Amino acid sequence: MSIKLSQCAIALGSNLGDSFTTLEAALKVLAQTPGIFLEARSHWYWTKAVGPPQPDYLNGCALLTVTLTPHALLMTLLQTEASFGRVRRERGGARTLDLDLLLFEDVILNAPDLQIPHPRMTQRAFVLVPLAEIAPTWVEPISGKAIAALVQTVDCSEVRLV
Ligand code: PH2
Ligand code: MG
Ligand code: MG
Repeated sequence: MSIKLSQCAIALGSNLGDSFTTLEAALKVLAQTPGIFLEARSHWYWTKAVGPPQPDYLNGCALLTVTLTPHALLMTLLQTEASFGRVRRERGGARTLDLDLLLFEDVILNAPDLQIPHPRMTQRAFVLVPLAEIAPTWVEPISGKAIAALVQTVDCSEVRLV
């Protein structure tokens, strides 16, 4: 029996505490997690918060190869968030660490606790700009458009390279 490897893309964000240190440490934790291989990472960007008023975010994206199922990867991402002191308060509010599963192969999944692709990724410059650095030709399976094309459809004026 062979082990199935899946390519996936995640978004990382932080706007509480020492965001740079948190995001770098989170990438290290993920890279050291059994079943997860870190293939590529974007630069970090300062981005204006979308949603309730709150501090600017530091955002970036990474490409992973995993031996995990989408749900097992989600559980690992949520556990990693919790291990960095994430407390869930208001929806869309400030957080020490946010790890979002964006894409998993060309899977379309609508489970109660997990939607893939991430339902808001095609509208979010803070996701598309870093993702376009590392996965420009990946086709988002709902829109059928490549990340490089999607990033041209959003306002990127409030996404600044660190
Ligand atoms: N995440 C949110 C809500 N708003 N805004 C920016 N700029 N970056 C984020 O990562 C972000 C946000 C909820 O996950
Ligand atoms: Mg998020
Ligand atoms: Mg999240």
